[in-house]
Order: sequence, then structure tokens, then C-alpha cells
Amino acid sequence: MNSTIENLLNNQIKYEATASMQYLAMASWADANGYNGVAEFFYAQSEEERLHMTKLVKFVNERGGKVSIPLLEKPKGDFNSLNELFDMFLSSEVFVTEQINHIIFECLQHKEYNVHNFMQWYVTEQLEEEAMARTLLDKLTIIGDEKAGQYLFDRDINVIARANENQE
Ligand code: OFO
Repeated sequence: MNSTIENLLNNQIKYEATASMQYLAMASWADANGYNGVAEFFYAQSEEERLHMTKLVKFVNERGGKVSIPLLEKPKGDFNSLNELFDMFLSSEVFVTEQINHIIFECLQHKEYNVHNFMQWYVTEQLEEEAMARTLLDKLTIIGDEKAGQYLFDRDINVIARANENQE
């Protein structure tokens, strides 16, 4: 495997791991603050990101590359509001999408067509996750500081998230 691509995939392993731990910290904050629906949502997102990471680890190994399991920074664990939480969720997804687009670009430069093909799964996944994060943040912007709205958001988050998936 081309060394530039190998490095980029190792970086991506780190980004997926970082997202997984960040979403776990968000789930825990929501759990501790009475937002049970939001907590379940982020516990599940954290698991998903872990699977994305593992999928990359296995792929690099299958292709004879060298995996480097990274040391991670401590995730942010305190938030002032649901808005701040979901703002961070969207930023994290936008960041990951940018990194994936960069890998795709470099794969074409280095004629790594197998990796390019493999990464298409991540392109689709990011499209869905970014759209979902945007929808959820839009709803929270409409709700603002209104407690009753936040209560309903917490209760219905999985319905909102799934409705978004069905529109894809
Ligand atoms: Fe790994 O799917 Fe989003 O970040």
C-alpha cells in the first residue's frame, strides 16, 4: 500500500476513534442531565463510530499495511445546552467528511483504486450522518430555550433521526 495512503488511513482510524469517544462523552453528559433519549442516541452513535474505526483497521491489515492504534485526547465532557451538544456533533461530522474527501482525492492521485472503492462506503455514510446532524440541530434551533420543546425533542430524537434516514 502506498505510504501516503497508509498514513491517511491511520489518521482516519484516529478520527473515527475520536468521534466514538466524543460521542460516548456526549451520551454520558446527556444521561447525567436527564436527556435519556439523547443519551441513547449518542451511545448508539459512539458504537457506530467504533465500527467505522474497526472496519478501517481490518482493511489496512488485509491490504498488508501497518496499523498504528492511536493515543487519543480527552473528549469534551461538559456542555451548556443541547444546542452546544448538537453543534459539536455537526462540526465533528463535517470534519470527518472533509478528511474522507481528502483520502478519496489522494487515492486518485496515487492510483489506489481499491482503497478508493472501499472508501465509497464512508462517503455514503457521511452524507447520511451529516444530514441527520443538520436536521437535529435545525430542530433545536427552532425549539430554542423552551423546556417543553426540549422534552419532546429528547423523547422523539430517534423518530426524527430515522425519518431523516428514510428521506435519503
Ligand atoms: Fe464515522 O461516521 Fe460519522 O463520523
